[in-house]
Amino acid sequence: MTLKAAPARLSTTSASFDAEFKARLHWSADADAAIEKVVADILADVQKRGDDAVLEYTRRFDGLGAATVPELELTQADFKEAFDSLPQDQRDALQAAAQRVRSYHEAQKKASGESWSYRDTDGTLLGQKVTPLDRVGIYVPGGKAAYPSSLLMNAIPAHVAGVSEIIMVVPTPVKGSVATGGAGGQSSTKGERNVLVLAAAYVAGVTRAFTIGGAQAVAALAYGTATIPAVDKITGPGNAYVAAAKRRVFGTVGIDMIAGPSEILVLADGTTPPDWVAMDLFSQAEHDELAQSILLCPDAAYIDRVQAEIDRLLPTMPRAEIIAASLNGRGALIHTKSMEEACEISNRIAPEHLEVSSNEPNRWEPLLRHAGAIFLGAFTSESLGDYCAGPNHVLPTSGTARFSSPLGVYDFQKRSSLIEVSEAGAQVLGPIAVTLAEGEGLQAHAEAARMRLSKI
Ligand code: HSO
Ligand code: ZN
Repeated sequence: MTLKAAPARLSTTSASFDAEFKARLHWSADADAAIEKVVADILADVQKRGDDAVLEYTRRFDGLGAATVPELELTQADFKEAFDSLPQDQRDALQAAAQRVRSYHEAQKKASGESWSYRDTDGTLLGQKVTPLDRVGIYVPGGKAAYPSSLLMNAIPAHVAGVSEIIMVVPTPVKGSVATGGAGGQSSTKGERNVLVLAAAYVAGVTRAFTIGGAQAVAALAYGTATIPAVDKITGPGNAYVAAAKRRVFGTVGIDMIAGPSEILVLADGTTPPDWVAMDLFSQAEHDELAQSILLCPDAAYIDRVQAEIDRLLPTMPRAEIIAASLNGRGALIHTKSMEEACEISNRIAPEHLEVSSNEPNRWEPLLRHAGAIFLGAFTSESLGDYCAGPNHVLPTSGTARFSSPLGVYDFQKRSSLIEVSEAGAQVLGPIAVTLAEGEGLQAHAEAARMRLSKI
C-alpha cells in the first residue's frame, strides 16, 4: 500500500468552512489523570527523600546502574570530549549557530533588557532594575526528541541574560529500559548519551549536568537534593510526564511555557516554487504525528500544485509515516478569497511559525498580528529559524501566540521597581497617600507618610 498524505481541502466560500476549520484546529491537551497521579507521587517522594528517590527512579525507569547520584553527573571534560569527537562540519555548524543565536539575544537584551530610571523635578527617582536569575535548570529530552538545537536555544539566552549557573538534566536511558519502552533491567551506568547534545552543552556553556530525566529530574531541580542544586526556574521541552511535573512545581520555581506539538502555517500567494512550500509543510509535520501544517492561499490551482508536490516528495522522506499521519490528521490546505482574508484567518489561528511565502511579504506583514515567529519571503524557510538564523525557536504553540512570546533573554531576568523619594518629593506624595490610606482605614500607612511631612 502506498503512503498518501492528503491534508483536508477547505475553502472559505464553503458553508461548512467554519465547522471544518474548527474541527481541524482542535486538539486536546487535557491533563491525563493517570499521568498526574504518577507525577504527584514522584514529586512528593523526591521532595522527601532527595537523592535516594532520584537514584531509585533513574534505576527503575532509565535502567542506569549508578550507586549514587554524584555518579550521574556529567563533567566539563565529558562535554569537551563529545565536542572534539564530532566531525569538523558539525563542530563548525554548532559554533556558527551558537554565535548567531548569541548575537540575536544580545541585541534583544540591549533593546528591552536593561535597567532604566528617571527623576521627577523634585529629585525623586523612579525606575526599574533588571537582574538575571541566579540559577536555572534546563531540561533536555533524551532519545527520539533530543534536539541539540533546543539546548542552544535555552542555554544561550540564559547566558546572555547573565545567569551564573545553568544546570542541565538529560536522561540517558539504557536500551530496553522502561523509559525506552522496554521491560526494564540494568546494564550500564552511562546509558545512551547523545554526543551532539553533550557537544552543544560545551558550546552553550552549561555549568553542570546530570543524566536524569522525567518527573524526578524536574523535582530534583525544583526542590534540590544533596547533590542537585535547587534552581529558580526550569525551562525546556519534555514528554507528558515532564510537562505535568513542570506545571506542578510552578510557584516553587518559575517555568517557561508548556509547548504543544509544532505548527507551521504558510501564507502563499502562488509565487514560491510549490515544492519549497510542500517541503516546508513537511518540515514541521516530521516532528510528530500531532504536528500541524496549514497552507492558506487564494489560488486554487497553486494549491493543486502543492498537493502534487506533496505526493511526489512524500516517498522520498525517511520520516514519511510521521509526515503522512500529521498531514492526514491535522493538516489543511485552505483556499481563501484573497491574501487579506488569508491574513485574517492566520490571525485567528495564531500559529507558532508563520511563513509569508510571497514576493511582496512586506505588504502582508503589517496585517499579521499573532504568531510566534514570522518568516518573510520565499527564501526564509522555517527550518533556517529552527537552527541558525538567530531568533529563538522555542515559541508559543496552540494559539498561545495571542498572549505570549518566544523564549528570550527576558525569561531569564526579572525586574525590581526602584523608588527613591526626595525630601521635597515626600511633601508632594505624602498628602495623597494620607488621604487614600485613611480612606482604606489603614492608619499606620497614613502615619508613615505623615511623619515625613516637614514640620516647617
Ligand atoms: N521546530 C521546532 C524546533 C526544532 N526543529 C528543533 C528542529 N529541531 C520547534 O517548534
Ligand atoms: Zn523544527
